[in-house]
Amino acid sequence: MDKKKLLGEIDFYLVTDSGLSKKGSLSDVRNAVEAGCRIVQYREKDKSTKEMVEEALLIKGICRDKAIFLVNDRIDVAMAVDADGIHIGQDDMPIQLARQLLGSDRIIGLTVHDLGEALQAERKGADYVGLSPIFGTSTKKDAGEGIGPERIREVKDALSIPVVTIGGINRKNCVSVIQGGADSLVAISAVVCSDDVRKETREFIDLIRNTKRNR
Ligand code: TZP
Ligand code: MG
Repeated sequence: MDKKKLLGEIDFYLVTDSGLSKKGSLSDVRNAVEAGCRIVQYREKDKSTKEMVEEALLIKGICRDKAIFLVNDRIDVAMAVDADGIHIGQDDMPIQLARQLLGSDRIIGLTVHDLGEALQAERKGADYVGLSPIFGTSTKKDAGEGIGPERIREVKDALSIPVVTIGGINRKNCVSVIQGGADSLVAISAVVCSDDVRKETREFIDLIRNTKRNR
């Protein structure tokens, strides 16, 4: 299974958050993948490395050939469990070094905040960018002010890699994000805080696909 190829087909992107989740990250991943989600990022800030490795292996087992499985920040955990790749931020491991460690087959996503960072990310070998934050959010305390969905287009038009969007996205504003040019979107609280993650994911996927069809 060529996971890099699957990157061209992503729509709803699940990022785990065990602090916000009602039923836990494993349950959220299972439900989201069952609903058709094709990319999962294991983002865990509060667990030990041992716990993370154990949980990451279980998540990898759920994703198998159905969804891309990435680990946030922790390149050691990603390598230990043979994940499909990592997602890193501007202050994490420099992308060229991450690429040296992971090799060319693995996926590296990089968070960017504007067009300049996005162009640099592509030049340095990112496989996709995560443009952040589109709207204000309290899920990530230091995310900063939302840039607005109208700023997506300039990034999308300048890049040939997928543009994922994140930050304050919910079912009411997600159409504006996709119409704005995003290939994919992350909605953490809107999904993991819901009682029915599977149904919520399905509704996001349907909205994203319908909007893409009509844009
Ligand atoms: N990175 C930028 S904003 C954010 C992260 C991890 C949090 C997004 O969470 P929500 O609940 O979808 O606003
Ligand atoms: Mg980070």
